[in-house]
Amino acid sequence: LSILIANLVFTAAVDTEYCDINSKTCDNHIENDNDKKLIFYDVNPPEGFNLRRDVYMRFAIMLAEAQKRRKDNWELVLPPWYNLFHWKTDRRVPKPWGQFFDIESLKSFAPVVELHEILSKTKNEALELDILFVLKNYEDAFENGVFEEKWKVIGDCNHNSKFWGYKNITVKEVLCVKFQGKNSKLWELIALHPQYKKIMFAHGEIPLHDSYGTKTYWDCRKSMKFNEKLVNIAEQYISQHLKCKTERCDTYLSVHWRRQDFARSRGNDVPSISGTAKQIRNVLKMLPTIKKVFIATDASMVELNKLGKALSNRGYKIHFFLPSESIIDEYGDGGIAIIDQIICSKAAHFIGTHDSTFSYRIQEEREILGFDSSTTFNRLCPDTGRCERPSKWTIVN
Ligand code: GFB
Repeated sequence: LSILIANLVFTAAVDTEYCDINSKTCDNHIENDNDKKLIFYDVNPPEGFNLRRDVYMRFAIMLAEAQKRRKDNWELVLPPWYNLFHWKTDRRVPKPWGQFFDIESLKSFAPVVELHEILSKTKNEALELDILFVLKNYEDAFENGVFEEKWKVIGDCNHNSKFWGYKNITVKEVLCVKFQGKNSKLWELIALHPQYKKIMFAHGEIPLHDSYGTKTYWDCRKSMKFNEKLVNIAEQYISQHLKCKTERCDTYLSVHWRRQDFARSRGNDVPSISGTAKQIRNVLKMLPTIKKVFIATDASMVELNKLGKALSNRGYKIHFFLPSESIIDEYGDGGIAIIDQIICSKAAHFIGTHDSTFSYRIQEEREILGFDSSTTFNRLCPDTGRCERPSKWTIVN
């Protein structure tokens, strides 16, 4: 290993033995089931659900593009949802992606596989990965004043990954690597060990999108359909409480009102409760036929009641999704978050929270549904001070 490290240069070259993405020789690669190669990844533990969805897209696009260009059968292993900081229900039970998303739809875009599918095919459900690359940021992204795509192996390192709570997953070798660049640059690290078939990246949030905002990005995003049962629960709620049975509704306004850590530490970006009510009333004045307001939030019931009171004074009624015990048991906090997102995405008009990835994912969903962007890219402003309009990341079909 020390020889290998000594041989590595700051910006490494691709191993020529490896199937280069532009090389025709890749076409000779034989495909069969035993030949399957797996890419695993994980994300910095404190990161939330909706940033993780974006990290998935970066890897899914990397794999889908590689699949198009060569007949190498790498598959992306979907990292179970485990121990998410914001989730209080069943936090330490790893949850498969199928609980939240339509796996067949994900597979229609990229070669993905659930971890439990892999484990069920192994002896005693034990799995040994060949290598874990622990990605780290460079201290200065703009060394000598320029942002350069590069990586550098630092050496062996300790990594106490719990592998999503599975004690029967182990790894032969762990390497720490400074990395800066797009996801596709990870192929260079993969190429260091052409014989390895199970490669994992920790801190998968460090590599950047290869094609943010492009048609490929949106094709991938469109494939992230939700689990049908969650869609049905959301649609039933909309039909019953918000009186709409169509894909796009004109009966209600929706707001993603992010509180908790945002209310505690982002006072300059988010409004007070009375400030929130005032802004919602101002928008409703411009939508005279709408009297119903759906609030998706992580606020406490006390905060929500205060907001409801401030709005009902003016004849508006707030609605929020209160899950039954069985929905909580079956889908947990992630499922409830998705139900809230679906209901927000179908509203006549949406107001989000500045800098919240939860709001961003709703905006994307509305772009896919075909709403006018003026009804989507709106935000709650702080009570005082500057309030920049959100960037419009519109769909490319
Ligand atoms: O998805 P998320 O990471 O987006 O939000 P941000 C964190 C979690 O909060 C979600 C809950 O997974 C939900 O469990 N949550 C937030 C909600 N809003 C709602 C809501 O309207 N309805 C429901 N049901 N649940 C990030 C954080 O949050 O912000 C990072 O994850 C960091 O750790 C960053 O703090 C600044 O982007 O809003």
